[in-house]
Amino acid sequence: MSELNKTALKILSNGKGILAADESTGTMTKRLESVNVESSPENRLLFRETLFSSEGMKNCIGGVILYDETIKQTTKSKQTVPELISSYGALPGIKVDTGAKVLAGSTEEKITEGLDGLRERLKEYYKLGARFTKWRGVYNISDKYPSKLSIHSNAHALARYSSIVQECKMVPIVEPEVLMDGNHSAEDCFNKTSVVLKKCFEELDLHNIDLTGIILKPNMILAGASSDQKLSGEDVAKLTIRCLKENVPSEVPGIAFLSGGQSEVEATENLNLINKYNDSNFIMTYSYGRALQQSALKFWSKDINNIQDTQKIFNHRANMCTLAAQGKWSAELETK
Ligand code: 5MM
Repeated sequence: MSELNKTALKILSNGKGILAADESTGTMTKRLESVNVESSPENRLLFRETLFSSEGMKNCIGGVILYDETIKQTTKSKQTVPELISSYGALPGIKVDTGAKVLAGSTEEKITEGLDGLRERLKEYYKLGARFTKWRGVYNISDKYPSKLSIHSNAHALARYSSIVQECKMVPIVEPEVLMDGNHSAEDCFNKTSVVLKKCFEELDLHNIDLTGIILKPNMILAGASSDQKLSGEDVAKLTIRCLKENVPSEVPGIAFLSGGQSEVEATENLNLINKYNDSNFIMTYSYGRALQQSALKFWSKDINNIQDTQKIFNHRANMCTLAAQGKWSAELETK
């Protein structure tokens, strides 16, 4: 078993999942301002430190994805953020892309940037404690999108990123996110996600990536957010599993879904059903941002010094997601 494979399994095994706390300052500012909290470096740290020092970290969270600002911050107890996360038994990770920018040649689409100087930044992040990384490519669905150009260029960037990350002895999270925006059907999402995944693995292969040492972070197969199509959780689970079995090589140890705008309970219920029906060898768990943080953030914003009660809310969400990652969640547990 390679070291990278061990790292990936340490993050994903036993129902553990990933806390995606890697919002760039722009995104975090939107999140904080939506609940009327000033977006200062101190407040961004206070909220994140509150989550990272919750009891729920111990049994539920295998890895935390950080943003450049956070990985360099020091907590109240004078530990660095990576030290705090490690003391709760989780691995620190880091988002290394520099964001999705306009794709020249198809200007309504995006290409993720950040390859220049990546090797040097990775060496610094490794010294700061990071053991895994994240890069997100984004794809829109419409009658003409995602274009071949976006599918090809984002897959190429994800593979170039992955090879430099593995060279630096860290596990790359490969995140090709087919967005939920639009009125497309679940079948459309299935077909377009299939093409995107197929191309990503073609490029990963070309770049000699050790597939046992990556984590895939995909979207679930859902109908577009403004579509009228009513899909049951069972349909979501079955379509998602089929899409992954058909397009992801079996060497990949695990899949950690993004929540992509689903509500907290919806993302939990769908993950639970995916695990109930999972007949593949992939570990199927979560790498949620909004679906782990939303309620905690809302509560915390009312009194940013009420650490304990905010942590209770986060602990509950983390426990629910970890039960779902084992197919043991039920709706009644949400209210207990
Ligand atoms: C945590 O949010 C990340 C977005 O960061 P940017 O500020 O660069 O947009 C995002 O990549 C996130 O890690 C994944 O999309 C998963 O988050 P959700 O909220 O979709 O579960």
